[in-house]
Amino acid sequence: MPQSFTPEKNSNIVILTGAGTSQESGLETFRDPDGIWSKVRIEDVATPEAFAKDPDAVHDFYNMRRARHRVATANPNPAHLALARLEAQWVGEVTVITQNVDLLHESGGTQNLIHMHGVHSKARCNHCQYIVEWQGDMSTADVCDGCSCAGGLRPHVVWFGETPLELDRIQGALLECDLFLSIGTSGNVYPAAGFVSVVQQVGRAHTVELNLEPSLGADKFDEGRYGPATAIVPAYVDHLLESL
Ligand code: BJW
Ligand code: ZN
Repeated sequence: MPQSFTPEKNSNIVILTGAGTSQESGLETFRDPDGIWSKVRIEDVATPEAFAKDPDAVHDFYNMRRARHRVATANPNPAHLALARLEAQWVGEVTVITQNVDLLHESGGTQNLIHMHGVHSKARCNHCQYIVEWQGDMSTADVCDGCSCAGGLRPHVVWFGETPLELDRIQGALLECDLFLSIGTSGNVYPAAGFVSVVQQVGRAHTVELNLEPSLGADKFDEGRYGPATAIVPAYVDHLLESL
């Protein structure tokens, strides 16, 4: 492990995670060569327009994903576990902002967690915005408990063109951040890909990318550590906790 920046004990750490964090728990990433977007088109499954045009096709795609995620949720990997250990032992505040719709951070023990792109395990009604836990398949025949209508329920995830969740809470964490980590994300999707620039504009945070390989925005970070998340994340957490 190379020598590197060591934050003050009571500093605030903000961690952005992406699909690469869950890859070794058996979930596909989006933009790797065999990733999800190599098999289906974003325009067909991950926009509000796609759902309006062909809700059955969108439900089929998410029913398949939800089933896989249910299995994987029992299987947090050493990267998820290391981030929970960091939160439990660090003196300052640790905030995990995940783009992932799986529940692997929760099952690994992370508590201060923001799901900015939603979760697979909930449905939301397009008619009345009612949100409900959802485990099995979803279809246009399902009736919403909030408004008693069928046809409005959709996965509680953020599609392209929709506003990510909890942006005020995210902005607050970024402005107070002393160490910013970006883990397992390709840096393709905004606003998440711009968080590193936000903390750099504030000017107080050290920024580190931890990824399989340098991402699209790797040159924006002060430091980069590259390899599988299950190896580099626990090692980096050990490095931080050794400074206590
Ligand atoms: C490993 C590993 C291992 C692999 N270990 N590493 C033009 C310019 C700028 C922006 C825009 C633009 N045109 C449109 C936009 C906005 C648009 C956008 O960003 N488009 C770009 C494509 C250009 N963004 C939006 O529409 C967002 N909303 C928005 O902007 O609202 C406006 C607004 C903003 C701010 C304030 C107010 C209003 C919404 C984006 C929604 C994204 N939704 C998805 C689907 C979620 C549901 C689902 O799961 O189906 O979210 S798309 C998909 O991408 C998913 C992910 O969360 C997201 C990011 O992907 P991620 O996590 O980075 O995965 P990959 O696969 O890309 O990368 C994995 C990385 O891991 C790779 O680097 C690997 O190397 C690495 N890796 N194995 C470590 N073992
Ligand atoms: Zn409803």
